Amino acid sequence: KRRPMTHPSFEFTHALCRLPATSVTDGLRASDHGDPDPVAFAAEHAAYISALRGAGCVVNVLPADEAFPDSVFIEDPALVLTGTAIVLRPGAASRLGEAAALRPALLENMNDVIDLTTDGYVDGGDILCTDDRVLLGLSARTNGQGAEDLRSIVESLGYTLEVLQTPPEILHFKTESSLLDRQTVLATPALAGSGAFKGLKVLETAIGEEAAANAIRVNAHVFLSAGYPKTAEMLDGAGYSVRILNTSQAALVDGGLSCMSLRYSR
Ligand code: CIR
Repeated sequence: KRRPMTHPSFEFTHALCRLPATSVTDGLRASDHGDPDPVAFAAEHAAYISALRGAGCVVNVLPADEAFPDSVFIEDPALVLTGTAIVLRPGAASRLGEAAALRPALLENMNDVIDLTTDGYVDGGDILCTDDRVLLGLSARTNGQGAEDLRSIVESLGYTLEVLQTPPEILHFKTESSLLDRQTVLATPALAGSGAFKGLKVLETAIGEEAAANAIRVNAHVFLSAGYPKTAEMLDGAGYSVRILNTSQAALVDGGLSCMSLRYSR
């Protein structure tokens, strides 16, 4: 067995992103608040990439893949642990093919590539990693068979897998949670109260600001979506260096900050 990474799980040298397709207007969404505007989405995405670079990541940007409207959400078809990419099986029918489409770029950019071996489903948005634990939320996109398939791979890389439940009505486990540092997560009060984060300290999003929970810690900074001032102030008060990014276009198709990059070290 390999050992888990010795550096904190929020320190990244690299990130892999995919440009939003103009077909993102056909992206999946739980409720319709209008289509994203491809031009505005591209600008929002460019600012996101700049922020990753500003935080110290080398960002490789893949071309848009028009065949897959949701392919800008590159976190869902793969998980990267210790520089090894695990090709996942996204649970939405229109997104399953994103995994095979991403595989060549993973082979090029990662140290190693491992595939799930059964026909279970796992979306990367349901996975929160700490230094030595992989927390996986079962959801409409991630099932028990996917979880068990992932378990053997994750354990072979020196991590433990904990299978939890994503609250009903919530797209992904990480829609409601994110890692802030080695022992702290940011989560909605509902997910915090579910007992998912044993052994970790939990900071809760402010009431009415639940959508702020999909943040990302990247090296020195915590990226937070714009529009959640109380949560931003709370994080600032707790000593985090908060960077605010606009995610209004991504939000129209249920996307947020974590989904738009695969962050890793090599
Ligand atoms: C979907 O429903 O799959 C996309 N429209 C949004 C995916 C967001 N990904 C994530 O939260 N990890």
